[in-house]
Amino acid sequence: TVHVLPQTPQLIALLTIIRDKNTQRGDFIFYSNRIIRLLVEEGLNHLPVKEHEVTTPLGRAYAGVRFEGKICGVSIMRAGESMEQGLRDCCRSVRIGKILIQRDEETAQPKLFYHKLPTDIADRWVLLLDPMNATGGSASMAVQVLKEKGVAEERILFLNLIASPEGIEHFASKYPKLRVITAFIDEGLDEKNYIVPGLGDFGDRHFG
Ligand code: HSX
Ligand code: HSX
Repeated sequence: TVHVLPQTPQLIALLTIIRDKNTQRGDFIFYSNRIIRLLVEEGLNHLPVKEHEVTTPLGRAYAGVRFEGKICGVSIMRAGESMEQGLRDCCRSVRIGKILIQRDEETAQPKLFYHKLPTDIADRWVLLLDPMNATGGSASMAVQVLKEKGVAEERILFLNLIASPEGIEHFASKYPKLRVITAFIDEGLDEKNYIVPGLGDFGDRHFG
């Protein structure tokens, strides 16, 4: 299932800044971090909570809730690493796994180079991090790795800033139980399978 963040004026303003080719690295990082933070908070909203009562300083009971599960962030390198800090800002003791997948510049086919994941990942909720979902090939390969480690599809939330309709469709048909949370669905892909209008190469703009 796909969840698109509420298209608020602030979100669109943030997306406008990071899409602008004249935006320099410092601003790109600052403003994309604000969107990443929204994505993480929305992702956390999809995790189950249990009833939890506390006492306020006024001695009154408050019947609230609390999240009791365990989380692991998994970034698809290199671009996905840019989302790790936003996750840490919300979940201080979160574990982080890494999967290095590179898309062939000619064929757009993803290639898996490396992965390192916490050993207890199958017991955790996994927030898969990659800012761009173009053909969906890279993320789909990452999901395959997670499934081989015993992570159930319904425990994976894929967070990204910009998705193409093709990438979204890829996931909806291949992994119907996996949740995708995205800030924006763009027009489509160009002949080189880049998202348009997009924002260029996220990794290059963020890391240099
Ligand atoms: C949960 O992860 C809640 O938002 C908690 O606040 C957080 C875990 O807490 P910590 O890792 O910052 O100690 O989703
Ligand atoms: C970019 O290409 C992104 O960060 C992703 O890792 C990948 C998206 O392309 P696709 O595999 O969805 O076509 O480096």
